[in-house]
Amino acid sequence: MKINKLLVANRGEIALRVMRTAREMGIATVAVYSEADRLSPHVKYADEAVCLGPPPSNQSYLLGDKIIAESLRLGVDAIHPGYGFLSENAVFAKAVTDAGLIFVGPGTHAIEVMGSKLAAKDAVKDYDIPMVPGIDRAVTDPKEATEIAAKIGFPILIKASAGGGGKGMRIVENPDELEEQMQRAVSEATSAFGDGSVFIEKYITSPRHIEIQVLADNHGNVVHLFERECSIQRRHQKVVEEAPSVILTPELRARMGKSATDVARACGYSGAGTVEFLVDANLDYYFLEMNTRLQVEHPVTELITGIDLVRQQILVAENKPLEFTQDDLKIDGHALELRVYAEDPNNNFLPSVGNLQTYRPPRGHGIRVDDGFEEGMDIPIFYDPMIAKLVTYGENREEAIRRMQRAIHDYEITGVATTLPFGQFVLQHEAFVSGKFDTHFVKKYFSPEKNNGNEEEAKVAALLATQILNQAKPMNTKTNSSESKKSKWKQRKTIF
Ligand code: MV4
Repeated sequence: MKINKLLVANRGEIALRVMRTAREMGIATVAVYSEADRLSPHVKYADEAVCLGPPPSNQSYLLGDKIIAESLRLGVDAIHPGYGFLSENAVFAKAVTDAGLIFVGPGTHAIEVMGSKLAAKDAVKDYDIPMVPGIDRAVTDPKEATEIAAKIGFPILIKASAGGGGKGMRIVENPDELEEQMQRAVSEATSAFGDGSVFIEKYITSPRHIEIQVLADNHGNVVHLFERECSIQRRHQKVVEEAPSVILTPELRARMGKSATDVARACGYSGAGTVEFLVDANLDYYFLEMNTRLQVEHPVTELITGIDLVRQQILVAENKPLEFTQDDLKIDGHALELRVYAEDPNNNFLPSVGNLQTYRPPRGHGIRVDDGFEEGMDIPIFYDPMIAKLVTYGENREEAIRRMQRAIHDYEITGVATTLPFGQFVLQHEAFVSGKFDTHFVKKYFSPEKNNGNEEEAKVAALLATQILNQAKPMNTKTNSSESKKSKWKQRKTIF
């Protein structure tokens, strides 16, 4: 089942990311592109490239049948879908395998089950996985909903079974609003997903969003690669991710890791996947859903574990076993990722498409930039406006934060507005630096005025953050014994 030629059904940074590992594994690569991406680095990097059609995704990157036909024509063995586009489309995954090609990802069954929140809840019910208090079937009758809500206790959250990224979610604070909100949720879900099924959960008011990376092979091995803290987000779009999370103890990490691998087992998972949890102020955690793809923020996990996740995806797709066991895995150091978008933080994060007049990413020890653009290129309006993922690594969180602050400072982009200043705001904020934040961080603290340095509160927060950083004891350094002096100089595993 050796893969000799891989088509990457994606664009930009993730297409490049996948092709780099393929090259290291001696696998030939085929890029696909739209007319807007003709000159993109991912097209130049690939051994071969195929134009799929005009810029809009539904005339190019979403043309599954055309991608499969081109794969067959070019003697491709396997298709890697990246994230977004066709990556969690069970119909596409099945069509790929039906064509005799390898889909680098889980089987159709796992994609289907995890594509439905209600099916996912049902699949894991025989395992001892903590779930948010609520109902595990679709409700349509407002009377029934009122009874359920009374039992759960307000506030409650109405969720669409087919929903994702916060779409079709409604918070209900009291019984009077329930009927109206339910009708809205059902009609929203029907028009957005063609499936009006909704269910009810207790609303966890100030959670942290923590996800666990898992890997499973086709020989019964399932491991987890620890957590990523993803609470810093804006309107369900992640802004900063990090690994490990400051709030997890080794004991909680082990329990969540076990739950995550159980979720993978429950759906017969294969390949790389991510299990999402909410963690409340009491450090109780709840399974939310599983993402059956390689995630945008996978690099932070790669940096703290030293594992190339794309390599493992490809090995699993070749039916080979994982190259390590759970006991081989440990967390080494700390990693942060900032998503750099062509959006204007001073103008309600409106996409700022245009020409990358200057584009100079930061360099140096502990910095990884996964990007898909070059200086002089236009950023197309047709796709996600992410320019790059800026990732920093340090021996501990303080070092990773300082390095990120430096890297943001060094990043030179002109021609488009970017979220780099917004990133600096987050990285300098006392709540972020101290680790005391939840999913409401951006809503709670950010406004453009605060980011422009003319607001006293922001200055105070930044000053506090600097003080915390300056007082911080390096977490990984022993404080007494001669070993601490030695360890300062000892050769560390090379990560970069
Ligand atoms: C929740 C929740 C609170 N309570 N479920 C948002 C996206 C979807 N994956 C699940 N989401 C949430 N589900 C219960 N029962 C709060 C959120 C939520 C959220 C979750 C993760 C990251 C950011 C978020 C922002 C707002 C709401």
